[in-house]
Amino acid sequence: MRRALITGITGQDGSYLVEFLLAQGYEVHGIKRRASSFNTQRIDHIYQDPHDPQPRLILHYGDLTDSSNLIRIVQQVQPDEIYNLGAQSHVAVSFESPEYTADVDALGTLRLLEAVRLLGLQHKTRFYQASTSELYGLVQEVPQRETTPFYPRSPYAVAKLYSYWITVNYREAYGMYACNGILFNHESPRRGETFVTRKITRGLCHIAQGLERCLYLGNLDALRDWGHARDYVRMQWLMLQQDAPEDFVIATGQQHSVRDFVRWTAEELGITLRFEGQGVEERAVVEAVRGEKAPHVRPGDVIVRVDPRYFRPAEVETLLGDPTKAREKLGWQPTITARELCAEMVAADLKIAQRHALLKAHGHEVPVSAER
Ligand code: NDP
Ligand code: GDR
Repeated sequence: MRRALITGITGQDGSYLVEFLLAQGYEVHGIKRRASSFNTQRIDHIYQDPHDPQPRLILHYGDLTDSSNLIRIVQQVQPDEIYNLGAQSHVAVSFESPEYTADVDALGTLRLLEAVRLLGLQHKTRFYQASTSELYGLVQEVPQRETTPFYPRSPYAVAKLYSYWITVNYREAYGMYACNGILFNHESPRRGETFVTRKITRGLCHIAQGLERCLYLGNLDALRDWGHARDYVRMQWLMLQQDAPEDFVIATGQQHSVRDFVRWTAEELGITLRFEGQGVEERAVVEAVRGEKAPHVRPGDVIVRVDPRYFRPAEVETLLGDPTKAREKLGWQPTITARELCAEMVAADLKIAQRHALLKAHGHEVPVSAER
């Protein structure tokens, strides 16, 4: 049985990847961080009791900032494949915690590669690095492909640039099978609540159900190439199954604005929106409401406003990927469009909001997060 080790197994991608690898017959080991409350919600549905005779999903406490712990886990697991998905993955937060972001997102990758090398596993263990379209930052070419020069625009992207090159370096220096997936934005109902797509679907569902009044966003003009996480983890695995290691761009080749995503989400809820004003004064006003999904919304309501707090010190205005190499060499194609992705996310968030609205109607407290 092949054995995989996933860092970031409790995150969005980790949760889809572990489902995929278990279905392929792998024994999967994951590194989870110690937290003061449960942090395995995304993988609880596939949890396997360690008392089972032969569990195929095994979790280890660990952290990418702790090399002794990484060495111990890699030694114990002797993985055939490592997927390094663990990261402080929020671009805006990286401006607030730049050093920590560098420690985890740059040096964390080095620590893991070194663990493989020091343990003499460099010819056994294949290594996947979660690289990112943020490397292109201030874009030098449209669309962006594997050969497009990088120009990172945040502490997150700069840290990921180190990881990109150290992965290439270990491949060239030590003959490791190590590759970078340069993934463009990918989302799902399991997306973290503070990334823009999920913030929009969750926020507007809350408003539709009377749990909030207005959603505050930053740059509505930002353009992104959004795909579905389930499509993208399949590609992470495919990259490790080739004869020789290579780096690949994974994207849909389609681009949309944050404003488009707001409009689609509203449409899914039966709400027609009109955008008024410019810059920080821009707002989304309800024109009409049909159907049953948004009983608390009326024409004339302002349900989205711009809050400069969500602007970034340096913004990545536009990203558009060219997945030709992945299509031609790996036969990979995305199967879910951004519009379909949005519909799936709204359906999932509406169910949660409806449940919370019901609790509230019966006098129960509804959980409100302090995080935005
Ligand atoms: P998430 O933020 O959902 O998940 C990140 C994971 O990393 C979580 O499991 C988190 O643990 C873990 N983690 C954070 N800090 C540490 C640490 N110090 N040590 C060990 N683990 C840590 O990200 P995604 O699933 O969306 O992304 C996966 C990877 O792909 C990330 O590296 C991200 O930067 C990269 N990426 C993502 C893209 C996207 O659009 N989603 C696009 C391109 C790249 P916990 O649950 O405890 O917080
Ligand atoms: P990104 O994703 O920075 O591309 O990084 P995010 O969803 O955070 O932002 C996308 C764009 O939307 C704009 N935006 C807002 N973003 C957030 N989070 N909150 C807001 O209120 C808001 N309003 C507008 C942003 O300015 C930005 O332009 C994601 C992460 O998953 C990274 O880990 C990954 O590497 C890249 O995608 C590819």
